[in-house]
Amino acid sequence: LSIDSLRSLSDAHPKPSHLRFQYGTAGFRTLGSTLDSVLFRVGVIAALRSKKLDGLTVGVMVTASHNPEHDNGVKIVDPRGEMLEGSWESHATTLSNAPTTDDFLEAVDALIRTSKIDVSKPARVVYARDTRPSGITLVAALEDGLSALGAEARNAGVTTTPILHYLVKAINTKGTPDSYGDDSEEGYFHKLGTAFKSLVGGRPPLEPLLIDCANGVGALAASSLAEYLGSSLPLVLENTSISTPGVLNHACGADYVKTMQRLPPSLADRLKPGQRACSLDGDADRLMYYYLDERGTFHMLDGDKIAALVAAFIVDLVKSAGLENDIKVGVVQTAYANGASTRYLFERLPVKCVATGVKHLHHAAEHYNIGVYFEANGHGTVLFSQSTQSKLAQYQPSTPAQSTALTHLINLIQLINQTVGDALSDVLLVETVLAHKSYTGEEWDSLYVDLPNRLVKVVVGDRNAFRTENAERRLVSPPGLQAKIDELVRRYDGGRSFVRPSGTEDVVRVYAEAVVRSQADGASSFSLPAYC
Ligand code: NG1
Ligand code: ZN
Repeated sequence: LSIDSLRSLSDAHPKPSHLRFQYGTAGFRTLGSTLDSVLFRVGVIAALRSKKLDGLTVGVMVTASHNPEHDNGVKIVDPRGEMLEGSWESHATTLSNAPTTDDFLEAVDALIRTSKIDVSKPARVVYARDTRPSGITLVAALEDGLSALGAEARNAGVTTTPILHYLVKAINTKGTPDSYGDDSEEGYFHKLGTAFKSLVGGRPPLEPLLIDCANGVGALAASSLAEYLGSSLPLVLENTSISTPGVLNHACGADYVKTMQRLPPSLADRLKPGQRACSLDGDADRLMYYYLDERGTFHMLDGDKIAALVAAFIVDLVKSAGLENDIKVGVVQTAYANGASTRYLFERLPVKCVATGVKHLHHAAEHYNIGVYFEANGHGTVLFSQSTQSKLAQYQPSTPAQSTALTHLINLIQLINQTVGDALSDVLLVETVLAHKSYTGEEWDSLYVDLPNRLVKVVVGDRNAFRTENAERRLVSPPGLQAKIDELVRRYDGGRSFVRPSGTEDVVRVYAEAVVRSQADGASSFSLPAYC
């Protein structure tokens, strides 16, 4: 480790003195123009993380997902393709806030000593960025951090967050019996495309699916995917302007659809009644489906509807394969899941509620043999435990029907990106179920009827004054506020409401649902006490 080169490179990426950074649920995320020092330091941290793990490859993704174009961010991916381990999130926060180069070098030294990192070990890092213009210089800063530690760096270019996660896992399992697939984008598309074609083979051709690419990196990935899918699933791509300034996530994309609960205006004269359509977010890890009915009314099929569709399908397959006593399927949701979806799922399989944030959902899903998790906003996936995968590989079916169900389950393991929520893999998963069930969007939608709901942001003096318990469903502070919420909720039929501080924005979020639309609106518009 050359301290001199680390010092001079660090001097070239000074920390802005007035800013404090935090590695939150989505990594570092803020205005792109303020992140230069953070990216340099993340390069150093990612290299140290790899050294700590004996040179296994660590990933770095530069993206601000569904946030506005001027934002950017960065997150580190652990070798199994999963989110960075919790304790290292705090190391990242500490290192990113060291005021001067001397402080930074001292913090690096402390991390090496306390985490017992052997700096002579190799460091390997693969990185990528989304289409944000600020990503170009941020990646250059990241590369400086990596080269300061002599890391072996692989540039995966401009790609989606889930593809970067796939690459990390594929690189680390290369040449092993657990190989996740070829460690290239082609390997990813080939894996998904092949599994999809096996799953829908021999069925009537699917009607074209319209995909709103949010004018982001999903446009590139979806167009590659379309080639691999060929006629098995015709894709019509919309909002694909990745080089027009200002249009990323603007009045389009999964977050727009979920928060506005309406069709992106740009699709108004594109979408025919009854046609299936969906929106990706800016880094293609979230997915929202929707359709217009005969009267042109918009109907949204969000992450909860995807969870209901997929979980029920997998439960049926496990049963048809004759494995219902050996393989337990469960679902994980957050408090934002629509109450009607929770009821629908709970009648069929175990459901667990956890705190917001992908890592909580992911870890809870790992406790099931097959764990389905989706956030209402459309981020989610399905995890098959290692023992379940071996069980399926060795199982001897005793009837043709069992054999067919088994083959489908094995293909699903290939189809689903188990490292993280993946909008494109989830598209193929949804389309598989719709094809098998011969469901239209409308039939899927009728699995259950969403309770009307509202989600609003409230700017407060100090969001850290809001502390929660019971998977964020109740407030323990500020004192007295939960009692007020309880009292209000009691006034509404089937009412439910909760307040929690956001982990990604400086606001608190207020969620309310009720049986009647106007009541859900009423419950979300109560005013917070003055001292908040
Ligand atoms: P916060 O800001 O903590 O509510 C938001 C989303 C999460 C998750 C993270 C990470 C809602 C209500 N919250 O978290 O589900 O996606 O961003 O991007 O959608
Ligand atoms: Zn995203």
